[in-house]
Amino acid sequence: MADTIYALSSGALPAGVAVIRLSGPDSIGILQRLTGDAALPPARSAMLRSIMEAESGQLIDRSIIIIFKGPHSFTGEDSVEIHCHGSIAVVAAVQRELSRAGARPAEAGEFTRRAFESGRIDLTQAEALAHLIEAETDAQREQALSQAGGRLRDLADQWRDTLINLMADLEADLDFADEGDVAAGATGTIGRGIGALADAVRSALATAPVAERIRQGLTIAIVGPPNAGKSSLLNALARREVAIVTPHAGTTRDVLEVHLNLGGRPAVLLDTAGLRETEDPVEAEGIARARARAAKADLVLDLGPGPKQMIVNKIDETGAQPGWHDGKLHVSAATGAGLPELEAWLAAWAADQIPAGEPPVVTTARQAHLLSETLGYLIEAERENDSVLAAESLRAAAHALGRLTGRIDPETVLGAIFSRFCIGK
Ligand SMILES: Nc1nc2c(ncn2[C@@H]2O[C@H](COP(=O)(O)OP(=O)(O)OP(=O)(O)O)[C@@H](O)[C@H]2O)c(=O)[nH]1
Ligand SMILES: [Mg+2]
Repeated sequence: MADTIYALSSGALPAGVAVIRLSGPDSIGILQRLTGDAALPPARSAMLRSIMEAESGQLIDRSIIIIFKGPHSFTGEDSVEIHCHGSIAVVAAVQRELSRAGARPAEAGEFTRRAFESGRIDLTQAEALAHLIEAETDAQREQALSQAGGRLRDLADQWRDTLINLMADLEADLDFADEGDVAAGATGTIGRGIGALADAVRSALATAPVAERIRQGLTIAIVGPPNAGKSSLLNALARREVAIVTPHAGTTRDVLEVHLNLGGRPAVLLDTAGLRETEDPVEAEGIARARARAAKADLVLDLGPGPKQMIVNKIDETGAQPGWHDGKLHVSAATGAGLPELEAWLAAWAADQIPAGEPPVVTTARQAHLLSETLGYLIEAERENDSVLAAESLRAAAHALGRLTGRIDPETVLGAIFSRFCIGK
């Protein structure tokens, strides 16, 4: 029998309320030990109960209790939520009592793992839940939410059904070819079916680069000569003093990163060492890093007073008008002039990079890898003239899809074959 596990599922203490989650076959029995003789609330009803130390009968807290009976719970098991007062002492005392009553602290991700093992969610949804919790921007939240809702799982299930049917057709071709009554000359149809499936997988895979941009954030590097005001601009856009700013040329050495929310789209803004010839080995290393990061960035903001820079800083000193003119954006990191124009321009650029609409389907490197593998086998099967080898490739494709969702089930292939053909003669 599985252990009954518990964990603090809400955030850092102290807080107004803390939620302790309990899951496993003994959840309700353990809860009863903490609430004494009081009647437990019916499933899915929130009720206030006294939580007591079982041995002394001493009151620990008055908490809201919610019971979820399996399989109608996140994990699929009997589960309990204890919404107690969010102090360090209350949470510690409740957890101590849960341990005394026979539960154990959950390991990282164990609730989600149980949800997967009980078949409540597949692997792609488990991945999405992790992303949903990490989401910092609307774009990230929407992508994670769509995936957590089972978008890729549904597609993968649908593709797997198609594959199983195609395999059944091929097997029938093989087994009954000489009997002349089943699917004679079906290879053309099967070939077209494989081609259509390959196209569907290919178009899902095409969404992966945008998903990656949404998850990691667009990278924007600020570069330019020393003292241009790069660090000042980073601080102004981040609205906090992240980077050291001094009148000394060559202040910044390491690459600094801050996360920005550009109209709901995530970005990582990089501050870099000022570019110039230098004898100083430390500064030279900083400049080498600056060049390397700028080369990989999605966008480079070239800052400075010079003629080749796209953003002109320190207009408070020159008296130039803020905003776009003469093909350049004029700003003052010191006074903030021109920064709304810069932010609007960045948001428009981000919207171009991460278009609105349906969130991407393929959201992790693991998913992209397995779908590329699936596609590879489909292409192999499509090109194969030998039915036995084609069936082998389709089996490999189905296996890769099974690994995508985390459920591999070769029995279903047999089931589909027997259910579709009248073998009884
Ligand atoms: N007047 C004025 N001074 C500015 C402005 N932006 C930055 N400065 C000043 O210019 C100097 C250099 O600013 P930093 O932000 O450190 O410049 P940097 O490009 O990061 O310099 P390095 O890290 O050395 O490459 C500091 O004294 C800032 O206060 C501005 O818009 N107006
Ligand atoms: Mg700097």
